[in-house]
Amino acid sequence: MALFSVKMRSSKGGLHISGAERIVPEEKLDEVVLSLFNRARNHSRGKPDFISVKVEELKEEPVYLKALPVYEVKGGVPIKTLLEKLFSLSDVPVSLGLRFYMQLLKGISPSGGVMRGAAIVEIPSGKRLEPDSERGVRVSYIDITDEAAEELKRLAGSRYTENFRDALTLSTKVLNHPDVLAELCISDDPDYTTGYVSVKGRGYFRLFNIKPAGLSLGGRVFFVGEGTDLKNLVSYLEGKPVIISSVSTYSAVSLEEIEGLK
Ligand code: PML
Repeated sequence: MALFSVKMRSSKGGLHISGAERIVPEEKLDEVVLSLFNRARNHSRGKPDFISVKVEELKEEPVYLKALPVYEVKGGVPIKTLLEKLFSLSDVPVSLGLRFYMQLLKGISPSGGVMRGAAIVEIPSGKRLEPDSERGVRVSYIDITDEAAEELKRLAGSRYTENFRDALTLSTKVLNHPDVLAELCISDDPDYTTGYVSVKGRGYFRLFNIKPAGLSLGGRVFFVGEGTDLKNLVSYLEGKPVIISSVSTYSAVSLEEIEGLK
């Protein structure tokens, strides 16, 4: 059965307001096109003066993946302590991980702002690999099935948000690439202060209060191993269709319990 990618983006005065995408069969096209169009028109960041909705038939079969297991950490652990713990579980040196955390908060693009896409950082050198550091690498052709999204909603309960669902979908695709070791994400939405670190072989760790409220800076960093085939990685992230078809777990863990997670 043919599948279609539907992508929406909106802006005002050239400034990005919102974006979203789906992968759906032909019979759902009308409904999904309309729902993304309405989502663009009613966004908390304002009324756009430009909306694009693009529909395109997929040229290749999607890969179906199970979402990463999700953890949130119990108690008011300071963010720096949490990041140190999570980076120490990963192949990312703690000092390098913290350095990029600070850079995201200060504005990671060469001009000191947010990048539309992600930075790609080589481990252990810390070298930036993304071809265009103003734009970054955009992860595209991703979706989650309605059934998996419903199950995620049930598991996360009051902690569920659409941002969380979309971020888990994206991060599951990213971490599925063999060269990606970890991801750090801080939303650039000034009202959304939950971010995450995903660690290869462990899961997706939600971090509440990762940044001060009101800050419009943030972004994503993908940490990759030495000798990464950049062309292959960028082509996978930007072009390979991935659908999350099932979810794993959603648990609250203590700082000490993180250590024992496999
Ligand atoms: C974004 O705005 O794109 C990032 C959203 C991060 C969601 C983190 C979470 O709630 O788990």
